[in-house]
Amino acid sequence: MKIDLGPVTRLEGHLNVETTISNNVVEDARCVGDMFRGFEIILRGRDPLDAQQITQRICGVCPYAHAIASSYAQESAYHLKVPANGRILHNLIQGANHLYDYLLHFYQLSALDFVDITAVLHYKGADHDLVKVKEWVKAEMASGKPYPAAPFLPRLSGRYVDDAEVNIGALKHYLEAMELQKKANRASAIFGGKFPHATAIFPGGCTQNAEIDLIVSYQSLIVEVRDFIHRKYIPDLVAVAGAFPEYWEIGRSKGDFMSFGLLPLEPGPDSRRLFAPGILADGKVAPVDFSAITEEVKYARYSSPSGLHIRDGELVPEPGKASAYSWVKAPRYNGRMVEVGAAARVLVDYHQGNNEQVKKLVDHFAGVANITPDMLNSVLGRHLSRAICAAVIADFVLAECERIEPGKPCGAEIMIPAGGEGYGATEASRGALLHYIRLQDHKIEKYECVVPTTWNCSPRDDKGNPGALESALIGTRVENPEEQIESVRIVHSFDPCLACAVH
Ligand code: NFE
Repeated sequence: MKIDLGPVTRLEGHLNVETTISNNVVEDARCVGDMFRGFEIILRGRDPLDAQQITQRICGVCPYAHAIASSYAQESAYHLKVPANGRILHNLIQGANHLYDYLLHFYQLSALDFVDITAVLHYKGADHDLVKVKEWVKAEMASGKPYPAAPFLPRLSGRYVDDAEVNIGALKHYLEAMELQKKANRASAIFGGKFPHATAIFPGGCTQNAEIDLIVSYQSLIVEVRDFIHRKYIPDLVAVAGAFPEYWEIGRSKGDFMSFGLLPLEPGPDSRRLFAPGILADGKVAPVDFSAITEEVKYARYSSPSGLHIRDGELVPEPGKASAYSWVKAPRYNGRMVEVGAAARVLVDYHQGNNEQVKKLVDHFAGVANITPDMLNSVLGRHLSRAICAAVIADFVLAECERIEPGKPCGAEIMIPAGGEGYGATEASRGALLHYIRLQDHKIEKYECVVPTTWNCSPRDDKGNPGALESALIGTRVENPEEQIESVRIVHSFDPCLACAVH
């Protein structure tokens, strides 16, 4: 039986997942990215300083990650001397954006896969917001509309949390989380400019200076976000995990893990990072080598040659290509499939013992859930990894504020050379993000982006091997093949963003 799950994300749509079900098991899964964009073509021949602006428009959720990756690539191509404050402001902007994104993902994009929203209909308390939601859901359901109470309903059939206190608490925090996301975005905007288009992020730092009053405003917003992470987000996640322990085993991808490392501790591309970079394969971590990355297109709608290194990457669309089923390319590392994202970020760091706080949190929650760290490769593992990242990043950006030297430069002197090239690698919330720039006559000759969801939602590679999400779906047992709440929970745990993936 063939079933399409699309549209399957609550964010940046266009992802379809085609499944083939046999005896209630997902026998095959194909990730289908159904649109073409072409940012790499748009950038050709432009002023290089357009790049960190234009690439932000790849996505309305992770624009800052693109601006930062682009800035790093340009810093390297221009051999910029980045001042300490420049590095810190980049970190403050990007760190706050991660915090926004983790709250968005857990509450708005995933929680309703587990939490029973209809519990609000039996709510007897006096909380003003919850009473309002209860009345609104009741009125919607009585309205005769074809889809009442969206985005809460309709929903897939399956088991949901049955503890009323957990359900009502999560709903309350669903509403509060939107306020906290605003605060995280406001914190980024203090130095970067209004979300989702940060005009102040530049190679080498920021056009906004770091004044004491701005630093204090940033800190006060992040303190509130950090408080929410510890008092509400993590407890809600632990409650959901307690109700669905089988999801520590469901949704395991079958490849390696890769992280480019997040939030440098010193200026420069080789600095140690808060989360360390690396490739985790067979329990061992190796350094990342960008020259090992290729993009395969046998099953993607491009006529350009397959398996090109990103320095030589090409983008020639072929909408009618017979063998293809997606506009997403298939990036591979030394020909191997990798998963990227929060679980990769945490596992790659944990296995190197880079960050003590990461190690402590992983060991603590593994103990609470009675799992081994490698079980972060699962639906719940991806959710827990985001929460761990959130706790670590919130502490880090607050500590970074103390290291700013007000009055000192926050940006570099930029001289664009006639030629040169540079890579810029970071971790967007959804995983490893790489930008590559090459200059000719002071203009962009070539620009390539290799993006987290391109890795995770890739179609088959030239050898026919599935991408990370496809591999995590294949073999999954589903109660109701027509609806497949189990598959949808797996897809959501990767938090796919197709706008980014096709870019
Ligand atoms: Ni459009 Fe993005 C993140 C990037 S995902 S959300 O995070 O880069 O491919």
